[in-house]
Formats: sequence, C-alpha cells, structure tokens
Amino acid sequence: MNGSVASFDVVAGAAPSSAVEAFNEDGVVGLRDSATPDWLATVEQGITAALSGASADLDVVKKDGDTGRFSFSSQAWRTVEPFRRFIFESPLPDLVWPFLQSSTLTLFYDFLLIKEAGSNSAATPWHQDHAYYPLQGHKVINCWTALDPIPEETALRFWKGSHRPGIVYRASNFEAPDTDYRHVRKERPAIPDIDSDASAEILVAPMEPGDMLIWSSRTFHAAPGNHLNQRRAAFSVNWAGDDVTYEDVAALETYRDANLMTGDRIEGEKFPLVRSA
Ligand SMILES: O=C(O)CCC(=O)C(=O)O
Repeated sequence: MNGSVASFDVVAGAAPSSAVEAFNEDGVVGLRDSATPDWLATVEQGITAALSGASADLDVVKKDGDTGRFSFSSQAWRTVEPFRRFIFESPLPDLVWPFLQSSTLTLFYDFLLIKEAGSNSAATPWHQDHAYYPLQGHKVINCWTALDPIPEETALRFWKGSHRPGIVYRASNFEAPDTDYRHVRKERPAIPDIDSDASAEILVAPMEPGDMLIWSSRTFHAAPGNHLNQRRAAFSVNWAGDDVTYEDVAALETYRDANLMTGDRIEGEKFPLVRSA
C-alpha cells in the first residue's frame, strides 16, 4: 500500500472543491460523515427489507470453509422503499452531483453488499466497474457508503489514477477470476497484473459508518474477504452524467434496458433523471 485515499469533511451539505480535484486526479475520494445516523438507519431498514424478500435481485453466497455469507443485491430501490428514499430524498444527490461535472444526474443503479463476519473467501478481484456496463462515455461514478466500521484489513484498495488513460479493460469474473466473465469482450485488453506492478500506486480506504467513497467507473479497485468478527456492509449508488449513452451489447440485466438502442441517452423509467441544470 502506498497511502490512503484522500478524505474530506462535508461542510453544510457540500464537499469542498479540493475533494473534486482529488477525485479528478486520483479517480477516488473519501467524504467523511456524508450520511447522518438517521439516513444510515433508513438504509438499515432497507437492508432488513431486502434480505427478507423485498429485493427481486438478491444473491446470497456461502463459500466452503467460510462461516459467514456474502449477500448482494442490485436495483433494489425499485421495490425497497427505504432505499428509494435514501437515493431520492436524502442529501446524497446534491452532494455527489458536482463530482460528475455534468448538467444532469441520472440514477444508474444501487448496489447492496454485505460481507458477514467470517466471509473470508468473499474477496473482490481487481476490476473497473465500467467493464460490466453497456455504456459509452466517461461520467459514471460509484458512491459507496459504509454502514459498518471498515478497518484497513478489509478496506477497499484503489489503483491511484488508473481512470486517467480512459481505457476499459476486460471484466473480471468475480466467481472464478481465472476464467472468462460470461459477457467478456475479448477485443478489450486483459487486466494487467496490478499486484506485481511496482509503479502502480495503491491507495487504501479505511472507513467509519456514514463515510462515503466516490470513484470513477474506470478506476481499478479490489477488496479482501472479511476474516474479521464483524459485519462489513455498504450501500452504493451509481450515477451517470451527460456524456453517457447506451451501447446495445450483452451485459447483466441490471445494467440493460431493452427499450434503448446504441447511442441513446439512458434516462427513462429504469434509469431516472434525478437532477438537471
Ligand atoms: O467491497 C467490495 O468487496 C467490493 C466493492 C466493489 O468493488 C464495488 O462495489 O464495485
């Protein structure tokens, strides 16, 4: 590890311009206490509902030898009312919009991720979120709020500045990193061996509940499994900006909209426009 992700305080509901500069430079930035305890409690209500059947798209995985499960769910805002409130009614959209540097702010999808205590094998290999998306354009960000303390041992890692060349590499297959992802695009370059590259600066991001990370969909990141004796949960919201258009290629249903064609703007019922200047 070469350092920590730069972190900033939220003042009067806004991030300082230095946070946007750090995001542009590093491809990732931290905002401390971005969500109040009340809004975190709302997200927790959403988690309870999602895990009790309200999310149509919930995966629960328990790997051999692990004592804890790894659960994740996408696009749950459509059926989980507390998630919908957090996304549309909390200060979140106004806080993150400046990071897109866009005249519009469009909800792409939400993602719940829970690594229970002892989900040792639930490691996340190096990847760029954009590799999975049927999207063209650069203005796509992941805004990832921690619900639990996440110490360095289980924290996300980022390859500093890896968004800047703009290249999208192949998607990694999370379930079996040595095999091809089901929608792999072979025309893209293979993911480099980041761990063996001494010139790749790696930033780690320990967090407290309510802290948020914002990263570009082109920034490489990875995370270990959770070998600790405490839950490691996060709720992330992925947003798209005004340079983003649809690309009609094979991808997970979460990211696709059958009504769209290549070149279309993505705003609509599935990906709602949330702010516009
Ligand atoms: O926390 C993790 O294990 C991975 C999170 C991540 O890669 C993501 O949300 O895109």
